[in-house]
Amino acid sequence: MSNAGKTLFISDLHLDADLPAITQCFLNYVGNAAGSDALYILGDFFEIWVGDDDRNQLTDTVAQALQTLAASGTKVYLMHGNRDFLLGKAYAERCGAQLVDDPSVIDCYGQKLVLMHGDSLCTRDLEYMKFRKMVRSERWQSDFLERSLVERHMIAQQTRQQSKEQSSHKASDIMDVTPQEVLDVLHDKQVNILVHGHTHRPSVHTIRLQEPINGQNEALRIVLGSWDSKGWSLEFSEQGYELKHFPH
Ligand SMILES: [Mn+2]
Repeated sequence: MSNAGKTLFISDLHLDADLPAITQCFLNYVGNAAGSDALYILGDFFEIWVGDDDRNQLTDTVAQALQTLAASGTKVYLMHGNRDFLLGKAYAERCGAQLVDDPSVIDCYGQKLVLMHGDSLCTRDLEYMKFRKMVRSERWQSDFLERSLVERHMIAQQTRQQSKEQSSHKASDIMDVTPQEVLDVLHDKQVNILVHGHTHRPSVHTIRLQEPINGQNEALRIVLGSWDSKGWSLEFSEQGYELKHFPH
């Protein structure tokens, strides 16, 4: 099937050297993406990212695959997630990709979309919002990146462990997006479609709007899936969209 006139969105692959089946699934996906207009990777592409200088076989293989896709004419975009927010320009360049802001508004075949990772929408998780603010500060990031790779990996492991423990005590609605936050983003950007990942709850939600946006009383929130048990991809074209999943 031809990919001409298609734009693809994925997120939450959580690529990890210890989970080669997911990496292989991604490499196959990238091979099949040839000919598409664009590929957007909306965060948590890697399970962990301690700096672009942490080169290894996984990050090299992935960069090579994306570089090949980009060289064939598909535009490749990377957005930060809460795991890989330290992924920098150097690595993006190795992928032939461009880093994009969270949120970003794009025009997709005449339809405006707002793209996000999704963690910033989960405002009821006050503990996480505090942590996010800290680690997204320039000061924290430069302090962290000055440490040795060994130290950075140690800190990342500890943080991951703490976050797992805390998450297990949190109510499930706290870990989901705040509905009012979604409305605020849609109204602020004047867009009727939001695409995000992060929550690992793939779905298409129709939202009734109290105040119309672009003359419409409805908006869509399309949630991408995590690749832990299968792959997920959103495909957009002039004909519409489809949220697909496929086995590893
Ligand atoms: Mn996430």
